[in-house]
Amino acid sequence: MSIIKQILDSYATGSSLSLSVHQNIFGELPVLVIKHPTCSAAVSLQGAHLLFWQPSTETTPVIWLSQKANFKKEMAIRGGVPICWPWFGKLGDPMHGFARLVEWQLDSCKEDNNGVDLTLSLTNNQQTERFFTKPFQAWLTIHVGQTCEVTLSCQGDFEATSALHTYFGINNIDNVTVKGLGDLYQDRLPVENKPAILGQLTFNQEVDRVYTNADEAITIFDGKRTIKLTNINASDVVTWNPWIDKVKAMADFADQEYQSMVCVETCRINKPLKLSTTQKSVYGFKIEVI
Ligand code: TA6
Repeated sequence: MSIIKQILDSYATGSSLSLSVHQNIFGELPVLVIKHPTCSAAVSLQGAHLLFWQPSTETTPVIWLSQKANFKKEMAIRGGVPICWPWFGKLGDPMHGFARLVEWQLDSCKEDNNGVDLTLSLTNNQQTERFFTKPFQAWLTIHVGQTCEVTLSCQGDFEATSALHTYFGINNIDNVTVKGLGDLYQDRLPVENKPAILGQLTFNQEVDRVYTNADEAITIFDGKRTIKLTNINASDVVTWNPWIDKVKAMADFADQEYQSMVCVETCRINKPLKLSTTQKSVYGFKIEVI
Protein backbone atom coordinates (compact mmCIF):
# COMPACT_ATOMS: atom_id res chain seq x y z
CA MET A 1 0.00 0.00 0.00
CA SER A 2 1.31 3.47 -0.78
CA ILE A 3 2.74 5.38 2.18
CA ILE A 4 0.36 8.27 1.45
CA LYS A 5 -2.64 5.92 1.62
CA GLN A 6 -1.35 4.53 4.93
CA ILE A 7 -1.05 8.05 6.35
CA LEU A 8 -4.52 8.99 5.08
CA ASP A 9 -5.96 5.78 6.56
CA SER A 10 -4.58 6.77 9.99
CA TYR A 11 -7.11 9.67 9.92
CA ALA A 12 -9.86 7.20 10.93
CA THR A 13 -8.32 6.41 14.34
CA GLY A 14 -6.74 9.82 15.04
CA SER A 15 -7.97 12.43 17.51
CA SER A 16 -9.96 15.26 15.95
CA LEU A 17 -8.45 18.79 15.92
CA SER A 18 -11.14 20.15 13.59
CA LEU A 19 -13.68 18.78 11.11
CA SER A 20 -10.99 17.88 8.52
CA VAL A 21 -7.84 17.50 10.63
CA HIS A 22 -7.05 14.49 12.79
CA GLN A 23 -3.82 13.85 14.71
CA ASN A 24 -2.25 10.40 14.97
CA ILE A 25 1.15 8.77 15.36
CA PHE A 26 2.78 7.49 12.18
CA GLY A 27 5.93 5.43 12.76
CA GLU A 28 7.49 7.30 15.69
CA LEU A 29 6.10 10.73 14.80
CA PRO A 30 2.95 12.78 15.54
CA VAL A 31 1.27 13.60 12.23
CA LEU A 32 -1.70 15.84 11.35
CA VAL A 33 -3.77 14.19 8.64
CA ILE A 34 -5.98 16.47 6.52
CA LYS A 35 -8.99 15.30 4.53
CA HIS A 36 -10.74 18.46 3.37
CA PRO A 37 -13.15 18.82 0.42
CA THR A 38 -10.47 20.89 -1.39
CA CYS A 39 -7.47 18.62 -0.80
CA SER A 40 -5.73 15.89 1.15
CA ALA A 41 -2.44 16.54 2.93
CA ALA A 42 -0.46 15.70 6.06
CA VAL A 43 2.00 17.52 8.31
CA SER A 44 4.56 16.01 10.68
CA LEU A 45 5.15 17.98 13.88
CA GLN A 46 8.80 16.92 13.63
CA GLY A 47 10.21 19.52 11.27
CA ALA A 48 6.82 21.29 10.76
CA HIS A 49 7.10 19.17 7.67
CA LEU A 50 4.32 19.26 5.06
CA LEU A 51 4.49 15.62 3.91
CA PHE A 52 2.34 15.71 0.77
CA TRP A 53 -0.45 17.75 -0.78
CA GLN A 54 -2.99 16.72 -3.38
CA PRO A 55 -5.75 19.14 -4.43
CA SER A 56 -9.05 17.32 -5.01
CA THR A 57 -8.89 18.28 -8.72
CA GLU A 58 -5.68 16.20 -9.15
CA THR A 59 -5.25 12.44 -9.46
CA THR A 60 -1.68 12.43 -8.09
CA PRO A 61 0.04 14.43 -5.32
CA VAL A 62 1.56 17.80 -6.32
CA ILE A 63 3.89 17.64 -3.31
CA TRP A 64 5.55 14.25 -3.30
CA LEU A 65 6.56 11.84 -0.52
CA SER A 66 8.98 8.93 -0.93
CA GLN A 67 7.58 5.46 -0.46
CA LYS A 68 10.69 4.80 1.66
CA ALA A 69 10.54 7.92 3.83
CA ASN A 70 11.61 7.41 7.44
CA PHE A 71 9.24 8.39 10.25
CA LYS A 72 11.81 8.26 13.03
CA LYS A 73 12.81 10.72 15.72
CA GLU A 74 15.60 13.13 14.68
CA MET A 75 15.76 11.67 11.15
CA ALA A 76 14.97 13.78 8.09
CA ILE A 77 11.88 12.79 6.09
CA ARG A 78 12.40 12.22 2.34
CA GLY A 79 9.87 14.26 0.37
CA GLY A 80 7.31 16.93 1.18
CA VAL A 81 8.68 20.32 2.22
CA PRO A 82 11.66 19.92 4.57
CA ILE A 83 12.48 23.18 6.37
CA CYS A 84 16.21 23.70 6.06
CA TRP A 85 17.09 26.27 8.74
CA PRO A 86 19.14 28.02 10.18
CA TRP A 87 21.62 26.88 7.56
CA PHE A 88 21.40 25.34 4.13
CA GLY A 89 23.41 22.30 3.04
CA LYS A 90 26.80 21.84 4.62
CA LEU A 91 27.12 25.44 5.85
CA GLY A 92 26.76 23.83 9.30
CA ASP A 93 26.29 20.46 10.93
CA PRO A 94 23.87 18.66 10.69
CA MET A 95 23.31 19.01 6.93
CA HIS A 96 20.46 21.48 6.18
CA GLY A 97 20.17 22.63 9.81
CA PHE A 98 18.28 21.18 12.74
CA ALA A 99 14.76 22.60 12.21
CA ARG A 100 13.74 19.51 10.24
CA LEU A 101 14.93 17.16 13.00
CA VAL A 102 13.10 18.53 16.04
CA GLU A 103 9.47 18.64 17.11
CA TRP A 104 7.60 21.91 16.52
CA GLN A 105 4.54 22.99 18.43
CA LEU A 106 1.12 23.35 16.82
CA ASP A 107 -0.12 26.87 17.69
CA SER A 108 -3.32 26.96 15.66
CA CYS A 109 -5.46 24.88 13.33
CA LYS A 110 -8.34 26.57 11.50
CA GLU A 111 -10.42 25.65 8.50
CA ASP A 112 -13.11 27.02 6.24
CA ASN A 113 -14.46 26.24 2.76
CA ASN A 114 -11.13 27.30 1.19
CA GLY A 115 -8.99 24.84 3.12
CA VAL A 116 -6.97 24.38 6.29
CA ASP A 117 -4.59 26.88 7.93
CA LEU A 118 -1.96 25.76 10.40
CA THR A 119 0.63 27.70 12.39
CA LEU A 120 3.53 25.84 13.99
CA SER A 121 6.34 27.31 16.05
CA LEU A 122 9.76 26.46 17.40
CA THR A 123 11.63 28.21 20.20
CA ASN A 124 15.13 27.33 21.34
CA ASN A 125 14.92 24.53 23.89
CA GLN A 126 17.05 21.73 25.36
CA GLN A 127 16.83 19.69 22.15
CA THR A 128 17.76 22.58 19.78
CA GLU A 129 20.57 23.76 22.09
CA ARG A 130 22.41 20.52 21.34
CA PHE A 131 22.72 21.79 17.74
CA PHE A 132 22.78 25.59 18.12
CA THR A 133 23.23 27.76 21.20
CA LYS A 134 21.61 31.09 20.18
CA PRO A 135 18.06 31.99 21.25
CA PHE A 136 15.48 32.19 18.44
CA GLN A 137 11.84 31.89 17.55
CA ALA A 138 10.51 30.52 14.26
CA TRP A 139 6.99 30.17 12.91
CA LEU A 140 5.73 28.23 9.93
CA THR A 141 2.31 28.90 8.40
CA ILE A 142 0.77 26.36 6.05
CA HIS A 143 -2.38 26.82 3.98
CA VAL A 144 -3.60 23.79 2.04
CA GLY A 145 -6.67 23.90 -0.15
CA GLN A 146 -6.82 24.30 -3.93
CA THR A 147 -3.48 26.10 -3.47
CA CYS A 148 -0.64 25.46 -1.05
CA GLU A 149 1.02 28.41 0.69
CA VAL A 150 3.89 28.23 3.16
CA THR A 151 5.75 31.01 4.99
CA LEU A 152 8.67 30.79 7.38
CA SER A 153 9.23 33.66 9.83
CA CYS A 154 12.01 33.94 12.35
CA GLN A 155 13.52 36.17 15.01
CA GLY A 156 16.92 36.15 16.72
CA ASP A 157 20.23 38.00 16.52
CA PHE A 158 22.05 36.07 13.79
CA GLU A 159 22.01 35.46 10.03
CA ALA A 160 20.35 32.32 8.72
CA THR A 161 20.46 30.57 5.38
CA SER A 162 17.40 28.50 4.61
CA ALA A 163 15.41 26.48 2.09
CA LEU A 164 11.81 25.39 1.78
CA HIS A 165 13.07 22.25 0.05
CA THR A 166 9.93 21.27 -1.89
CA TYR A 167 9.73 17.88 -3.64
CA PHE A 168 7.26 18.11 -6.55
CA GLY A 169 5.42 15.06 -7.86
CA ILE A 170 5.87 14.70 -11.61
CA ASN A 171 4.74 12.29 -14.27
CA ASN A 172 8.18 11.49 -15.72
CA ILE A 173 11.48 13.34 -15.24
CA ASP A 174 12.29 12.82 -18.95
CA ASN A 175 9.39 15.14 -19.86
CA VAL A 176 10.02 17.87 -17.28
CA THR A 177 10.83 21.47 -18.18
CA VAL A 178 11.33 24.06 -15.45
CA LYS A 179 10.99 27.66 -16.65
CA GLY A 180 11.61 31.01 -14.99
CA LEU A 181 14.91 30.07 -13.35
CA GLY A 182 16.96 32.79 -15.07
CA ASP A 183 20.38 32.03 -16.51
CA LEU A 184 22.67 32.61 -13.52
CA TYR A 185 23.43 29.62 -11.39
CA GLN A 186 26.08 28.04 -9.19
CA ASP A 187 26.58 24.36 -9.96
CA ARG A 188 26.88 22.24 -6.83
CA LEU A 189 28.27 19.31 -8.84
CA PRO A 190 31.67 18.98 -10.51
CA VAL A 191 30.12 18.08 -13.89
CA GLU A 192 29.72 19.65 -17.28
CA ASN A 193 25.96 20.04 -17.35
CA LYS A 194 24.85 23.02 -19.41
CA PRO A 195 21.17 23.80 -19.95
CA ALA A 196 20.03 23.20 -23.55
CA ILE A 197 18.13 26.51 -23.53
CA LEU A 198 19.16 29.34 -21.21
CA GLY A 199 16.61 29.90 -18.45
CA GLN A 200 14.96 26.51 -19.00
CA LEU A 201 15.98 23.34 -17.25
CA THR A 202 15.47 19.79 -18.50
CA PHE A 203 16.93 16.65 -16.93
CA ASN A 204 19.03 13.82 -18.33
CA GLN A 205 21.47 13.40 -15.44
CA GLU A 206 21.93 14.47 -11.83
CA VAL A 207 21.21 18.18 -11.36
CA ASP A 208 22.01 20.22 -8.24
CA ARG A 209 22.09 23.99 -8.82
CA VAL A 210 21.55 27.24 -6.99
CA TYR A 211 19.85 29.73 -9.35
CA THR A 212 20.61 33.24 -8.11
CA ASN A 213 18.40 35.44 -10.31
CA ALA A 214 15.19 33.48 -10.86
CA ASP A 215 11.81 35.03 -11.67
CA GLU A 216 9.26 35.24 -8.88
CA ALA A 217 7.03 32.80 -10.80
CA ILE A 218 8.46 29.45 -11.88
CA THR A 219 6.63 26.74 -13.82
CA ILE A 220 7.22 23.00 -13.78
CA PHE A 221 5.69 21.26 -16.80
CA ASP A 222 5.85 17.44 -16.87
CA GLY A 223 4.12 16.74 -20.18
CA LYS A 224 0.73 16.46 -18.43
CA ARG A 225 0.29 19.30 -15.97
CA THR A 226 1.83 22.66 -15.17
CA ILE A 227 2.62 23.54 -11.57
CA LYS A 228 3.23 27.20 -10.79
CA LEU A 229 5.53 28.08 -7.90
CA THR A 230 5.45 31.72 -6.82
CA ASN A 231 8.25 32.66 -4.47
CA ILE A 232 7.90 35.49 -1.95
CA ASN A 233 10.99 37.30 -0.67
CA ALA A 234 13.34 34.48 -1.75
CA SER A 235 16.86 35.13 -3.10
CA ASP A 236 17.70 31.79 -4.72
CA VAL A 237 16.04 28.73 -6.21
CA VAL A 238 17.73 25.34 -5.89
CA THR A 239 16.90 22.59 -8.38
CA TRP A 240 17.77 19.01 -7.58
CA ASN A 241 17.26 15.57 -9.04
CA PRO A 242 19.62 12.89 -7.70
CA TRP A 243 19.28 10.66 -10.79
CA ILE A 244 19.89 6.90 -10.98
CA ASP A 245 23.14 6.20 -9.12
CA LYS A 246 22.65 8.56 -6.17
CA VAL A 247 19.13 7.30 -5.57
CA LYS A 248 20.38 3.71 -5.44
CA ALA A 249 22.78 4.71 -2.69
CA MET A 250 20.05 6.36 -0.57
CA ALA A 251 18.10 4.04 1.73
CA ASP A 252 15.09 6.37 1.95
CA PHE A 253 14.56 6.56 -1.83
CA ALA A 254 13.14 3.70 -3.93
CA ASP A 255 15.33 2.98 -6.99
CA GLN A 256 12.90 4.31 -9.62
CA GLU A 257 11.66 7.29 -7.62
CA TYR A 258 14.06 9.79 -9.22
CA GLN A 259 11.65 9.60 -12.20
CA SER A 260 8.65 10.87 -10.27
CA MET A 261 10.10 13.81 -8.28
CA VAL A 262 11.95 17.04 -8.79
CA CYS A 263 13.04 19.51 -6.12
CA VAL A 264 12.52 23.19 -6.87
CA GLU A 265 13.39 24.92 -3.64
CA THR A 266 12.54 28.39 -2.37
CA CYS A 267 15.73 29.61 -0.71
CA ARG A 268 17.66 32.28 1.12
CA ILE A 269 21.27 31.27 0.48
CA ASN A 270 23.18 34.10 -1.21
CA LYS A 271 21.15 36.70 0.69
CA PRO A 272 20.76 35.15 4.14
CA LEU A 273 17.87 36.14 6.40
CA LYS A 274 19.17 38.91 8.70
CA LEU A 275 17.29 38.14 11.87
CA SER A 276 16.39 40.76 14.45
CA THR A 277 14.98 40.27 17.92
CA THR A 278 12.16 42.76 17.35
CA GLN A 279 10.93 42.10 13.78
CA LYS A 280 10.16 38.91 11.92
CA SER A 281 12.16 37.97 8.80
CA VAL A 282 9.75 36.24 6.44
CA TYR A 283 9.85 34.36 3.15
CA GLY A 284 7.72 31.72 1.49
CA PHE A 285 5.88 30.40 -1.55
CA LYS A 286 2.54 29.66 -3.15
CA ILE A 287 1.95 26.55 -5.30
CA GLU A 288 -0.96 26.00 -7.68
CA VAL A 289 -1.77 23.80 -10.65
CA ILE A 290 -2.58 26.00 -13.65
O1 TA6 B 1 19.00 21.01 -2.09
C1 TA6 B 1 19.72 20.05 -2.78
C2 TA6 B 1 20.47 19.22 -1.78
O2 TA6 B 1 21.27 20.04 -0.97
C3 TA6 B 1 21.30 18.17 -2.54
O3 TA6 B 1 22.66 18.46 -2.57
C4 TA6 B 1 20.91 16.87 -1.91
O4 TA6 B 1 21.85 16.13 -1.33
C5 TA6 B 1 19.61 17.19 -1.21
O5 TA6 B 1 19.59 18.55 -0.91
C6 TA6 B 1 19.06 16.32 -0.13
O6 TA6 B 1 19.71 16.47 1.08
P1 TA6 B 1 19.35 15.54 2.29
O7 TA6 B 1 20.20 16.01 3.43
O8 TA6 B 1 17.89 15.73 2.55
O9 TA6 B 1 19.64 14.13 1.86
